[in-house]
Amino acid sequence: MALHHVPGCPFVFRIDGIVLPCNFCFFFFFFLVPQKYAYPADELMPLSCKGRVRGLEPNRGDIDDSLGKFSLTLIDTLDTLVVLNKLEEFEEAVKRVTKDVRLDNDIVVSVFETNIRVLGGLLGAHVMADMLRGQGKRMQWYQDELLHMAKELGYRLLPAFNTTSGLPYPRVNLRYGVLNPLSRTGTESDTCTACAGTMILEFAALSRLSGEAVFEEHARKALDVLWDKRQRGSDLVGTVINIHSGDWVRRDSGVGAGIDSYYEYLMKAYILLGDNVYLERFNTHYSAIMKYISQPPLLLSVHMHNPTVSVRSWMDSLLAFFPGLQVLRGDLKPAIETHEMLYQVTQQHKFLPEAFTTEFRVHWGQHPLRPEFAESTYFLYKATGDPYYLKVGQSIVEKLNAHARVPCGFAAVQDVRTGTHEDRMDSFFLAEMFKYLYLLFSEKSQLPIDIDNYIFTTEAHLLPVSLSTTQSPCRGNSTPILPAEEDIFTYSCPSAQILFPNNPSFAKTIRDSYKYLTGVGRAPHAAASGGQKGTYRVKLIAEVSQTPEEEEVVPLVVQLISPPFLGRTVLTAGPAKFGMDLTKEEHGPNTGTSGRSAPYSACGSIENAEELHGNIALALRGDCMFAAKARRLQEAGAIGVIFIDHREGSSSEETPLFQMVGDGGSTSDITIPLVFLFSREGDVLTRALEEHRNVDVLLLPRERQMGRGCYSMCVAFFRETKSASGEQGCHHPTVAGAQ
Ligand code: DMJ
Repeated sequence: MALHHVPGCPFVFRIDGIVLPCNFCFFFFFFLVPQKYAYPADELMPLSCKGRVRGLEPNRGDIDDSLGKFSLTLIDTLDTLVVLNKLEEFEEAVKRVTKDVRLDNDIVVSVFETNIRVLGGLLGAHVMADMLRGQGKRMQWYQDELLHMAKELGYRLLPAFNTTSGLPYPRVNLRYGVLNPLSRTGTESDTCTACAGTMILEFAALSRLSGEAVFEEHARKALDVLWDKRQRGSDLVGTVINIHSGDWVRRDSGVGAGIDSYYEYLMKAYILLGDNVYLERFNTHYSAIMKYISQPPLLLSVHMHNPTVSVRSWMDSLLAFFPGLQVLRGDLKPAIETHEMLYQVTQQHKFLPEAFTTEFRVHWGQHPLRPEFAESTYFLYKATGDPYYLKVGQSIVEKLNAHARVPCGFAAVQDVRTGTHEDRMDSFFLAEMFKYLYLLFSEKSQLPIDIDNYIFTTEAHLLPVSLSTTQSPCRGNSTPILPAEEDIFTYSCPSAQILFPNNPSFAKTIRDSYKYLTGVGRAPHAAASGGQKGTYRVKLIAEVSQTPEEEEVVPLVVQLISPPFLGRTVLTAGPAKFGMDLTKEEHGPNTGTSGRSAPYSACGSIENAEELHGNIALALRGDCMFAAKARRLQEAGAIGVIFIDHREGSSSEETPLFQMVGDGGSTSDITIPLVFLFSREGDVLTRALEEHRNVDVLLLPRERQMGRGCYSMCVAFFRETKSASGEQGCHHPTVAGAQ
């Protein structure tokens, strides 16, 4: 493998064939632009080539709550300068900030945004300044000015926590706090979960660096409240909570907008602070997310009290951070799957739209240059070393240059469908997007810091993991912990070697199962094959999960009835919306001897039709539609099909059942019964087949599964009926079970 230096660029490419346009170098140029056109304003207006000053521009509502007249973009970008090795520029910028920035403006700001962008920015920059000072060459004049500013800002945010519950108000007046008559805030009763639950990294770092416990105590208390208010049945949280009563105001639960960084901060608080309480909580939530919300490649939103009900048919772009968090958790497979889906959405629409449907259509077309997808790409590259993720990064850079770059910076996209621009460049573009892309393409040895010694806050500010060994100024947490389901990564670090032994191309193998989700990149003839013209894009995803909100999935079972199982082995199965309706009494349980189809996917012509004739066929999910498989197997003479999930390790205990749906056309020709087993249940059946060659099974609704008393009678009846008349199976459980 050859390393290529690009003249004038600080980047080294790791593999042959990947050549980033040198346009990427312009990133650095544009980094200086906000200072030229906008300083000391909070943000650059890249179309007008001037600074955005709150009050001087038309009010944009909540978005403007990030702007506190404190040179937001410069503070948010300080530690990016160090990552870029622009140490002279960093030193100058720190001087500017310490000289010019005031934190006591009479202005109402968002507590969440000010914490992650400004407090986080000051702390990240202080850590860098302290490190450079310690090296003895630069920053020798520095006397912890940034830390003093951080402490001042921390005290200005603290009044927000003055509620009976301990959950913070969403806004605070930097000069007058919350309840002061001059504050013009304090009337709010709600906040978002992420808003209340994304304080601990910055506040704990501030406490540990300053020695003042009050910050960490307040952030921890807010987390305790959220944990206490989780829905005990599902272990999920809602999106909006009442800050006084702690009652949920919005009970939809996902991993994107409104909740995202709450989960992120539980995991990262454990990494930064070394406190098991956070890890235990994270693990409990994570199991719930993987059970109800993650349906790879999708991340759905569900009702926290009734989590098998999905509440909307679209996803928001903020959830794109989640694969990165899954990498930290060591759960690479779903991370790869979801990231691949997101990549395909960006290929189809150039950028991730703010919201897109589960069929990957634009729901809300805005793209404010959010960094979450680049963030996940960086973490996946770090974890897998797969050059594929460099190519993904390259495509992000190219699209930014082609569709967002304007003479005075990078402009948010108003609608990905039209490509129109907005006069807006949020500070997270330089703080996060820029940093993650730079890190993706840089060698560890080129960086002025050992990046592995730091944790990224949600705004990508760098806090040293060594803080975990700094004495906590807080009392220990006494919140009782519920035991979480454990797996090998519950308490250990992720390792691709353990996850995917002897399989260096594991990431590709996983991605290949999710190719062409959006139809982009697929050869045109492929979409047309099998008479599915023009509907391919919708259909592929339609197979994954499209259970309408109100529609209940009736659980079925596959019950193994021949000796030695005699009905004791019962596997939970999902139904299909087509084929025989097993829930109808008149069909009775459907019986047959099962055997694997060849090919196992049943996507080509069936080679073992003779063997399958009169039997129930087993077919692996993937490669073609359920309906196509069923049709082919029915033609081959199978009397039913058991589909088995191709996602290793999936099980009905962890994943809600869903209904298989047809191919968009008529499926009335398919009349045999069809059921779906997740792979763990499928393994039980295939092992049984390996050991016993023929295994008689019943396919029937769970509520009608055979009771213990009826097995031998049912089997006898089954065998008699089968040999006498060629008919298959018991006609009705009660007949077979008649005592
Ligand atoms: C950033 O400010 C942070 O990452 C935050 O947690 C949510 N997302 C924005 C950028 O999209």
